[in-house]
Amino acid sequence: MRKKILTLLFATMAFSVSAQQKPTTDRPNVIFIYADDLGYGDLGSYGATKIKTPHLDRLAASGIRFTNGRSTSATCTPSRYALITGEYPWRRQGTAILPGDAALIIPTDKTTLPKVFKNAGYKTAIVGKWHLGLGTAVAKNWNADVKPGPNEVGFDYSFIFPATADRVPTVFMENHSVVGLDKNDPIEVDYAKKIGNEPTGLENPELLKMKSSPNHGHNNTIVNGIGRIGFMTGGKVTRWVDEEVSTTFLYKAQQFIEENHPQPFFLFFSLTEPHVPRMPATPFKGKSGLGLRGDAILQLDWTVGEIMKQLKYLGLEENTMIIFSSDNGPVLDDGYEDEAIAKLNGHLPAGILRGGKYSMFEAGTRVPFIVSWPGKIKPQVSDALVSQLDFVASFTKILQQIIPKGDARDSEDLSDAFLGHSAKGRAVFVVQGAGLAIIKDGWKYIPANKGIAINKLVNIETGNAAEPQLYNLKTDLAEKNNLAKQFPKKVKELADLLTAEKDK
Ligand code: NG6
Ligand code: CA
Repeated sequence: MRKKILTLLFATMAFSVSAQQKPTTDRPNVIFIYADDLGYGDLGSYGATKIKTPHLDRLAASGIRFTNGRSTSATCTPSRYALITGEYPWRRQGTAILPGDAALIIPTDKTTLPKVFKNAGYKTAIVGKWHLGLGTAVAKNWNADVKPGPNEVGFDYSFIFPATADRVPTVFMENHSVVGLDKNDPIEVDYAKKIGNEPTGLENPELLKMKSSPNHGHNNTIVNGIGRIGFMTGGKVTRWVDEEVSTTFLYKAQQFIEENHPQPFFLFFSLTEPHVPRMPATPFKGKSGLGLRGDAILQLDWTVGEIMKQLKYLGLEENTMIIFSSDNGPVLDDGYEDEAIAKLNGHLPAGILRGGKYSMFEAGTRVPFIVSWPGKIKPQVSDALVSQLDFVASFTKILQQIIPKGDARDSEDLSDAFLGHSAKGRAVFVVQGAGLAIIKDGWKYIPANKGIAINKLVNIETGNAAEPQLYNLKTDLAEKNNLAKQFPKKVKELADLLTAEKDK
């Protein structure tokens, strides 16, 4: 009898130890999940009703749901530049959307977000989309080691694709080399002229499984039945299959977590959804009823759920901070005829916001922004103005590191806002879309300029206008009432402030 009780007791103890969460410390694991082109209105937790995102909604409900969280820019490369360096991208030439063969644009001798973690003893990794250039020049040999890249910027481990899903080379890279290189079929890439003799979308549209939209120009080399931007030859067996891209990234991310979790880790999990070409895994195709863009969002949501499930299984849930956001706002037709518009069914990717990807209006940079750390952060909604630009300084503070003078110069320590201790965010923020705009204390000013008012290719308002624009975001989030004429002093104040920010 006694033996039986003891056995039972040991069994119970063993169970409670394995099911026990590792204690919460001040050095949580951090997973930053970055969606690509996800809009402010694309998640249930941000008001979507036509699409279901239960995993991300659960994440939002478990932590801080920011209503005024931002990327710095309305496109990918500059937002990512700011995220990694803590510097406004417009301070530096060459930070606009990069071709797939661009050289690395992140300085390797300066503070970066992954280096902040690395210096604090974390294991660091990026899995997913990169789009910040590789190597020292455009001309490079893709069949040998390509560097510098993510590893030189501070990631101990990297598993990426070089640019975007619609740009060649359509290959994965693990650390410095292309995965699955075939010596007998070397890869070559060119953005200036056609190389090799493979079919292109322009010459052989009958080979496409998804047509390119007219005038967008996604009609160079065809890979997996999809016309790409840029020309590529070779590497036939090396190329990815679009339907497998996301699950491949998930697998690699989970492998990194599995292998590194005994020590603190920082994982930048940089997903491609719902960027074009939208080609989700088979189980998600047709599931949203909103076409492939909706299906891609379902896959994104599921992927986040899988990561959450793994953390729970490993007992890491309490002591892992998951941050979720998007690199810019939404776009429907960004280059392919995938029925994103036809099947919208009343869904509002930008919610009530004006504009979208490429725009200075709110939908360009105000994006879903969630910070969850179950062991430390209480569920709440925060209206603090926070940006991805601020992670460098904030994690420097949280991890008690030091930033050398001059590095990460635009990054602000908003650790109190990110940890849910304060509702105070930035006072001033410069927004980059077609041009620059500035926000201060809820007022937004867009300088007069001669640029086009509507980006016709994607049918999105750029924010450009011949007259200065002033909006009170506190009462007019949809930027409907231009108050510039009514408040000339405010206009002058913000115009001067923008000039001062630029000259800083
Ligand atoms: C644009 C592409 C668009 C997309 C974007 C990058 C054209 C006409 N459009 O230049 O399809 O690839 O670049 O998106 O080429 S981002 O989210 O990575 O910034
Ligand atoms: Ca993007």
